[in-house]
Amino acid sequence: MRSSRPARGGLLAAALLSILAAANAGGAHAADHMIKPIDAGYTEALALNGTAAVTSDRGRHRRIELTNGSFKQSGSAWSTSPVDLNGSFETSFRAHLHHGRPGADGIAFLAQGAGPRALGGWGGGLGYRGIRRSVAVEFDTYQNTPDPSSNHLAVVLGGNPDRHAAIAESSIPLFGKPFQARVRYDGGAHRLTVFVRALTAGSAEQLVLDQGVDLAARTGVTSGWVGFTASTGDVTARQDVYDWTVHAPLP
Ligand SMILES: [Ca+2]
Repeated sequence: MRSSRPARGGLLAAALLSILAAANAGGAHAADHMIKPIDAGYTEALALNGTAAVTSDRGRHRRIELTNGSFKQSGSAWSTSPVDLNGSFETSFRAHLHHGRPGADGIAFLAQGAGPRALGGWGGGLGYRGIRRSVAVEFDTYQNTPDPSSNHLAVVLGGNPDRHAAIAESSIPLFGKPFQARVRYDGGAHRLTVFVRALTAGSAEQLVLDQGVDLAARTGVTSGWVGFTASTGDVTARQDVYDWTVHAPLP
């Protein structure tokens, strides 16, 4: 496994990504910024750790490749632009978890206070095990002992994937076909909601998780990092995230 290489990843990502300072004509979201990695020419930076890399799919789509299909991998990718975790934000992304039969272990979206080098354990650790100052939303494709199935979502606190604060079967297959996810955090109500949608014609978005959690309290920071982790173990997969956006107040 490669060692952590955030500096190189950050430089690479800086060339690809950027902040769109929202010059919103209506003014209602003038304080928001959008982090739009890839595809649009913006220059926000990503911190990449472990096996995470930015790749292109036959020259078309640029993706954050969190794991590349080898054994016992873990990777993480964080926006180097922090997000106000006392405020509300919304993020959406598409993911494609593939190249296994069926494949493991899945990915997670995190808000965390450990910093842009944060990287957790492989296998059932989903790349976030051990990142204690974190709240994870996992998209888990492999049934470990504490898991209800090989196709579930969960909210996990404290970097411990063996304990789920909230858990739900996914309404769509997480493995094999690309899907879209949307995570909303209401900083006033301390409420996290997670939606998924299959990327097939006519598919409707479905609410999967709705959980009370205080992100600032759980991460120990008011301005934290958001991004993704993923892992493989003795079973593997390629696990890609693309079209990632974050709408958040500037810290
Ligand atoms: Ca699992």
